[in-house]
Amino acid sequence: MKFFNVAVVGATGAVGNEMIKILEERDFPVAKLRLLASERSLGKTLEYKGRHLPVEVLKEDSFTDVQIGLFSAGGGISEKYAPLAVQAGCVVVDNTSAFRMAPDVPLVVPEVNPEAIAQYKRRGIIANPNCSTIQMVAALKPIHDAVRIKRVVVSTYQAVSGTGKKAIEELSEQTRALLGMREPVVKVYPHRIAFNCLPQIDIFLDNGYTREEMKMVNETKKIMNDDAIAVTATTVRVPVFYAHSESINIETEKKITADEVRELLAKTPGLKVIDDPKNLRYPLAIDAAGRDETFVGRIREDESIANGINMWVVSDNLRKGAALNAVQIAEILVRDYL
Ligand code: 25A
Ligand code: L14
Repeated sequence: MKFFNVAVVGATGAVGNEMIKILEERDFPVAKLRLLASERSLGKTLEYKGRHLPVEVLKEDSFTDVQIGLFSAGGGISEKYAPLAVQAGCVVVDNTSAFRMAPDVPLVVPEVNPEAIAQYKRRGIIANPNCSTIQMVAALKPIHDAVRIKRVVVSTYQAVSGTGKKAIEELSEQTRALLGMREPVVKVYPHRIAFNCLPQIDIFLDNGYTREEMKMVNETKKIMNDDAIAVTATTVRVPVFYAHSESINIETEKKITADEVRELLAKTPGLKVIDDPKNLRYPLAIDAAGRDETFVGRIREDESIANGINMWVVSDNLRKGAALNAVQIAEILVRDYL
């Protein structure tokens, strides 16, 4: 078996932490693990397989003798350092939005379009999609293959961990403040997130949608390799720590019943159907947190149109939505290409 030197860029962040855990859990063939972050993290150590590894400052020459780079330190960092890493001989799996829509960079969800990974040779970079997009396309793909999806209307209920550690702290602190009759401090989001819902994720664009909403539209077409799928999204931040939930409505070309959808999704790897309303069983963020599967429930026919389905899809945004998906891509890379 071959082993690889792996670098995690943004190792001290919410996603980076999860990447280190998942490399260990899945026993990825790591020869040497290099943990990179900004000067702020200098002096920190992180645990991997029982050993405390030092965090190093990301530099231009950080990638000599590294074969795989897992990046999650923001788009600007990836734009600058991913090409340098590639020049040094590294293949980059990038979690940020920097390269997702570049035509010569594959955008991959292993259960949906693993064949696209072969395209990594063009620039040495594979992009990991946006977390809300990953769990949605995971649930849509089998249905699309069966009856062709014409249109998707999605509303998201997104956890604060997507924003990183500062936001996790902000939700805790605001909650504590409000319960203790103190004034909550608002820093990370434009408004209070505790006991509230914010219909804004990322910045607003000229068309009145947020960037997160347009990521869901554009990335879905690229991953499903079908520009004809119409997607419209409303993305909402809710006071939940881990796991994004989504209400998804689809219109299909051919008729499919709720039972057929349940059966189809139940046999799809990576998905788990929890759909037992009689016993009040459906996917919940608190149950999905820390898990690898994408959970689907509340599957029912949309009675307002001829061929429509509604469903509720929940997944851990730091795992399948980011770190797990990236490590799964790297697993296929080492198995089939390196
Ligand atoms: O641009 P994008 O694509 O939109 O991505 C923006 C952010 O989204 C997260 C990730 O945040 C990223 O920074 N993210 C990316 N992809 C994601 C996905 N698929 C995703 N979230 C969910 N799903 P994060 O908090 O997870 O990670 C930040 C990491 O990046 C490191 N980093 C930042 N600047 C860097 C850098 N590394 C190298 N060079 C730079 N210039 C960062 O390391 C962290 O590991 P750090 O050393 O800067 O941070 C250590 C601690 O400091 C806190 N902190 C962060 N910023 C500040 C800060 N403290 C004070 N002031 C700050 N300005 C962090 O909380 C961290 O714990
Ligand atoms: O595009 O929930 O990967 O804040 C990941 C985190 C977008 C925002 C991305 C969130 C970001 C998202």
